[in-house]
Amino acid sequence: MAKVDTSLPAELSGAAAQLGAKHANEHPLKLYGGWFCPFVQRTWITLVEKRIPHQYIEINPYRKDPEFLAMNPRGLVPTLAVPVGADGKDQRPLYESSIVCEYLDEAYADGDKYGPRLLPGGPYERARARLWMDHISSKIIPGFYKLIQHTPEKPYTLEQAREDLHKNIRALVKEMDPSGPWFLGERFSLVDIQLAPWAKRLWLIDHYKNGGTGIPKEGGDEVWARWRKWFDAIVERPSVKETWSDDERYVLAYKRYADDTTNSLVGQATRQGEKLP
Ligand SMILES: N[C@@H](CCC(=O)N[C@@H](CS)C(=O)NCC(=O)O)C(=O)O
Repeated sequence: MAKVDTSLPAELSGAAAQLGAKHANEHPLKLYGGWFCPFVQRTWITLVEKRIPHQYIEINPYRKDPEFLAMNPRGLVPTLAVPVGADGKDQRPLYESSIVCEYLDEAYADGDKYGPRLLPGGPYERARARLWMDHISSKIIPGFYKLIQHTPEKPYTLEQAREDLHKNIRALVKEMDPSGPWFLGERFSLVDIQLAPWAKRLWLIDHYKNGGTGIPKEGGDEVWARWRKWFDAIVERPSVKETWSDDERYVLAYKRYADDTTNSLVGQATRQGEKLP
């Protein structure tokens, strides 16, 4: 069996530790997560934005404990335990971050009790939001890993990986409401949440790779200016900051990606040029 990444710090830190402490009590809606995981952060941001009562449980998904695999045979976090039945005492599992986020938005739709809906109401606008959520997951995120996992032995250059990431980010930005700050303008949505965790991790590419992301920090054309408006807003969004552990923990966690020695399923898929799990 491939050597697994089980040596990471086992607990939340920083702002995320404070949030986790507020959600440590037993609750029928449970999020099983890992502090380092951007897919988990998507789900946690959604819970915070919607003000949904829940319990956060930190686990290490690389261990593949039998109880965890019984809930999620894919062995990935986030995994959600969802209360079912009248008394909510029984639970059923749900997984895949995009699906979990949409579920939470629908299941906790009452605007008097929970935060606002995170997808537009009209069928066309909702489908268009999903189209760009898919673009983020199928194009931008694989590009993030391709760049951070670049090593001199790769069949592509660092510059090619950077250009690929730029092209796919720019395609998204051109679809953003021009006034902003969010993808849909004034309205924060699942499209913003879909990319937020990787936007928050872009500095790790600057930290580890020669020339960094290459995204202009100032100047450039109007597309990059619109990107910065979104980026500056997303990294300051309270739900994004509250679900973030200490910076140095991520430096530690992403070293295995930067050296391309990680055995995470995401890392392996990137190495083999396959679709992400
Ligand atoms: N497609 C999944 C991906 C989740 C994922 O890859 N999670 C990682 C942690 S960031 C994981 O659990 N990895 C366990 C492993 O690679 O064995 C989702 O969107 O939820």
